Amino acid sequence: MRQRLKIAHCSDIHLDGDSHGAGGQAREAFALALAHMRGQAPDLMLLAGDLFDSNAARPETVHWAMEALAGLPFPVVMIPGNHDCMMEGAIYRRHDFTRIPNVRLLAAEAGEIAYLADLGVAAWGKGMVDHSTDYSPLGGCPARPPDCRWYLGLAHGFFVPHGGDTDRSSPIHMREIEASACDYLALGHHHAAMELVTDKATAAYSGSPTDLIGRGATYVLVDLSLGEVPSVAVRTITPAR
Ligand SMILES: [Mn+2]
Repeated sequence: MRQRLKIAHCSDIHLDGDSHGAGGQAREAFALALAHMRGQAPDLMLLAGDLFDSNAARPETVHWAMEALAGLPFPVVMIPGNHDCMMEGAIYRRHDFTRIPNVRLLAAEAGEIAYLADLGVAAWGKGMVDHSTDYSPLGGCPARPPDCRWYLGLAHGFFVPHGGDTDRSSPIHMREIEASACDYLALGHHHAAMELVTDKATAAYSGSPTDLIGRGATYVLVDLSLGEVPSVAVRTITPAR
């Protein structure tokens, strides 16, 4: 097992979304983002939800995405978001992402852990079914498994800072982030990137690589090293106009 782990983290691609015309623009932007991430030679990629804009995404788009992920030279761990949640008839029920050799989809409603033994990684996430106020994206994240070097988590939902309150669906509270046993939490839902690094937390919203809100089209690059302060860097692919 290695002393360092380099993670590329993205989310909220929204393939086939109305806001991107016929979906072609999101596709091009995601292909560009994947090229950028490949250029960083990460050990793995975390995709924190909303790869698709809706569960009605066209089969042709889903096949394109499956091939794009399959073509990456590193493992991908991913969760559904609210736009591609695990409702009946969901994309991830119609299309078998588990047959992509380098992809691990964490879609169990109660949560599940993928082990990438070569990297010493355990990655936890769950498959959102209902995007509601009762749903807790980080709820039930288990204690750190004993047999991993790096414990990573993925979650998709609305950020609630300290002292804040919300009636929004799928809340993720800063206190939960700070209480997490994970070495890094890859978050999705907000299309503007947000670093959440304190003495207790190593987390970020990656922002969207297909939406120019905030700092532009972004992803996050994380470097974890044993005994060193982790590095969490938002990378801009295309700057905001
Ligand atoms: Mn979302």
